[in-house]
Amino acid sequence: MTEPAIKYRLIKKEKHTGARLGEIITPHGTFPTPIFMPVGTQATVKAISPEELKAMGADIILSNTYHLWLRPGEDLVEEAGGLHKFMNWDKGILTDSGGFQVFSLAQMRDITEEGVHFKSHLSGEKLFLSPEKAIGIENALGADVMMSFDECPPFYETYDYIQKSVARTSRWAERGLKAHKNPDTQGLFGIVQGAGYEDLRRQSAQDLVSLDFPGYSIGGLSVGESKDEMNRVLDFTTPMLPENKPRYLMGVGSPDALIDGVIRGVDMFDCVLPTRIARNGTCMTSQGRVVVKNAKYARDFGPLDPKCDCYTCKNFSRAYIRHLFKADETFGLRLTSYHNLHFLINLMKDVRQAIMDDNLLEFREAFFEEYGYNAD
Ligand code: PRF
Ligand code: ZN
Repeated sequence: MTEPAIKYRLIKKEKHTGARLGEIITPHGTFPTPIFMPVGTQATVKAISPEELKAMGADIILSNTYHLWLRPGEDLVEEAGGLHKFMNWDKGILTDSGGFQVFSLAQMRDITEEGVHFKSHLSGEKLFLSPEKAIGIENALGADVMMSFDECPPFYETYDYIQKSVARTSRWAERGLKAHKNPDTQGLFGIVQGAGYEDLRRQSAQDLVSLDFPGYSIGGLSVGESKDEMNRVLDFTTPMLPENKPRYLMGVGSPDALIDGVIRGVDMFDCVLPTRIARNGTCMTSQGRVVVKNAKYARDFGPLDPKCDCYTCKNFSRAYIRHLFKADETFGLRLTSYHNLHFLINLMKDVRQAIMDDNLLEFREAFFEEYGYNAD
């Protein structure tokens, strides 16, 4: 075994919470944690160029095995020289395994020990994905961080079902690890499942930790359960994971969930939320959500967020952005997408500073005083 592709360095623990300041060392750079990763499902962060991502401070983005496998196909991406080269992004990339996408997008799923049979959401064609196949695709794509092929069951499934599912996800993780061809250039993470059952989360974590992955994801959350439920699960799950490895909470990206996740010891997050809501004109600002299409902004010549120094906020008004949305001009959604991503990346920068200063709880209070806790 050579040096692992992904390493984590714990720099400092916050005094009053479980928050950690650290860094992740990858073949495409070293990134500070906690970190938010913009989502680029189809080898592009929707409406945003790689140059713009760099300008806003993005260090690592997420892409999807499932989508790129279906279109354009991993062989084509490999022929182009890998995903970094194909999309002209030379910083970090993480690929999700397709496990979650199969369960959320595909129709007519049939889960067996071997893998999952399902129908393509694009063509209706019958497809099959297994741990070996998913890892093979992720190897061809060449991301710095890869995810194991897992099952993400509904949160409110029976104990009996989740127990069987967790055991299968552990067997799939082991098969994926065996199939992984590039451990010295790509780090494969295990994904802890177990829904809301503490002993099943423990079983899942123990199984995966015994396989010694370079990092661990927490899956099966933010799938419709309440925030309190998610926090309850995080409270007991992060302590089950080794201190010297990064922890990634999958699919979480509302400001409140990011801060509450960090407090519970999470290091990495991703979510389509900032870019998805941006495309219908909803912006995250220091004063809470601003729906810029609303009539009340027609003559508002101030910035989206007076506390933001992003390209959008430095140069354009709410009135102008509202006009672009009303006129169906695509520049409007580019401006809001840029701002929302900048907002979360900057929020994580502030969170890291608060960990450094040991005042994360005060930071949380002050943030929600202005933002409002129940808004996402
Ligand atoms: N597993 C995988 N990807 C995911 C999830 C999961 O459980 C989630 C759950 N929020 C988002 N993305 N492989
Ligand atoms: Zn801004």
